[in-house]
Amino acid sequence: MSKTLITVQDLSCVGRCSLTVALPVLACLGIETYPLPTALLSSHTGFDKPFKKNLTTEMAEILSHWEPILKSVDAVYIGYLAQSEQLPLVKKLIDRYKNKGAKIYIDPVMGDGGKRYKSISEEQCEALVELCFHADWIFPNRTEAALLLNIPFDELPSNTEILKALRDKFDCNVVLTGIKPTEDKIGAYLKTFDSSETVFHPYIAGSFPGTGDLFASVFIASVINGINLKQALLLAAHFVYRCIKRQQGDIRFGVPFEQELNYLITNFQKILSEEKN
Ligand code: PXL
Repeated sequence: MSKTLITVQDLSCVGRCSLTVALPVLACLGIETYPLPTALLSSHTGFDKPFKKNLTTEMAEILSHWEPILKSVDAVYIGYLAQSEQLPLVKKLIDRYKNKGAKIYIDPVMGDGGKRYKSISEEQCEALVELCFHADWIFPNRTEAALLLNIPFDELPSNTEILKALRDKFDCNVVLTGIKPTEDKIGAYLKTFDSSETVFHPYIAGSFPGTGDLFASVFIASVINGINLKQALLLAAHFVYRCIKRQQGDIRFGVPFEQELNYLITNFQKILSEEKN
């Protein structure tokens, strides 16, 4: 039987990110995914003035309809939320499925480059922080770590201290992304209650939309399928790096991950079969 997952994030029609990257990646890695869309946008917010329709009312209707038909899932993956009014609904979803054994993965989409995203209000950030207390895993970048810890970005402690502070505050496993140990490298640090791992690859300058969503999707699918954490981290980071290397033209359209799905499936299957032996 395939593993099942509910993912809560927006549908941005242009600029590969959120649902348009999570759904294909999770499907390639064998996860049966039920999307709970938070908003419909003509593009992500990196393009000027996208059309945006929040789907808060629709989310409540979908959740009610799911109650009798979707009794349990293996995981809930929460990404971009459109309004602070959505937080109580997401909390209800977490309560319902966590009680039945679902693991909760939260990518607290709030900002990057030291700044909160313009489309995310301070109120939304505060509500997201509350939500992270219910997570089994969180995937912040350094900007989001500062917001989660309520520390000014410029006053963040060392990365190892950030990881420990996040793990202790939220009592959960943490992957801190976008770490630059030197000018020419970028990667992620992972900390659980009994292990620490790191992964790095060459740094390619630029801010690539949707790469956080790709990273989280691969990592989550790998962990759900029982792949060990080091391999899951390596697979997610290498896949994202290969996608970025292929990027050409207008960066806002996102990375051409479609061209790397073959690599992803092949390596995922290889790791799975090696772990079985
Ligand atoms: O990839 C994160 C993300 C998701 N959804 C929307 C966004 C962003 C980042 O800017 O704008 C709508």
